[in-house]
Amino acid sequence: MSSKRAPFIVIEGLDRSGKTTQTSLLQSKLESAGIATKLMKFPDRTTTIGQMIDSYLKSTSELDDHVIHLLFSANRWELASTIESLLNEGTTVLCDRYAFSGIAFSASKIVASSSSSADPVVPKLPFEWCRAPDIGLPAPDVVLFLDIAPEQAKQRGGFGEERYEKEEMQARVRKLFERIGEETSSSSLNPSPSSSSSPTAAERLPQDGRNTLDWVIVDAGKDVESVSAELWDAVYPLARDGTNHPIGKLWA
Ligand code: FDM
Repeated sequence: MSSKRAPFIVIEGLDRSGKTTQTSLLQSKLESAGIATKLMKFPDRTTTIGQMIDSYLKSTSELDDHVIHLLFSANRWELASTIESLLNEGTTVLCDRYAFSGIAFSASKIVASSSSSADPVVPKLPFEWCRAPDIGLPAPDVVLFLDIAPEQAKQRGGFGEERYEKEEMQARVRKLFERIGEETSSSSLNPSPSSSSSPTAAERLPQDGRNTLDWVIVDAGKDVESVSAELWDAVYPLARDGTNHPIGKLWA
């Protein structure tokens, strides 16, 4: 891969979509195929900022909604140059959640009085405000979105203990992910909207060095092996061959 770099692959999805299982399966498959891979996860709870996020998610601390949103973004920025170095060294970066979760979760917070009445739902933080701090981060080459209905996700054992793991919130998060997928696919970062039935990410990449981002929707309601096979088909050619494209800047 002399003049090429490795790809940046992000996996996004709702809680209980099987994201963690699928991310580690994909990592094992890539490594078995001889592809150097670094698994990353956001929030990265090991840094000082990550520890603040961790205690907020476990409800052992309270933070203003703006503050926690900016901390999630800062947590990505503190690892941005590491991601770029890994890609340039030829290590595929496989990342469990990224800026798309940042927008979807923060923008799904609503003003309390609007949650249980017939009033219109009022977001606490505007969508564009939520997107702004992540503009310019290293852009993934492909986002694999594990899609599952919140009711089906709940049947998999219910949501856990953390702050955002509630069915109503997950339903709003899913809608926001849908919007982000549509807007990201139709933005200048990605001229060709994609779905899992389209050609693989590698096949869609244009050859002119243009900045691209593929948003691939995967039905996470299927069994583990089928989902894993679909993810593999979507990323293997890209991970095997690398890419000539410079690392993009998200939404820049
Ligand atoms: N989350 C995650 C956010 O609210 N913003 C972000 O930027 C990111 C990366 O944190 F509920 C939320 C999503 C989830 C919680 O994620 C912790 P994990 O994947 O369960 O650790």
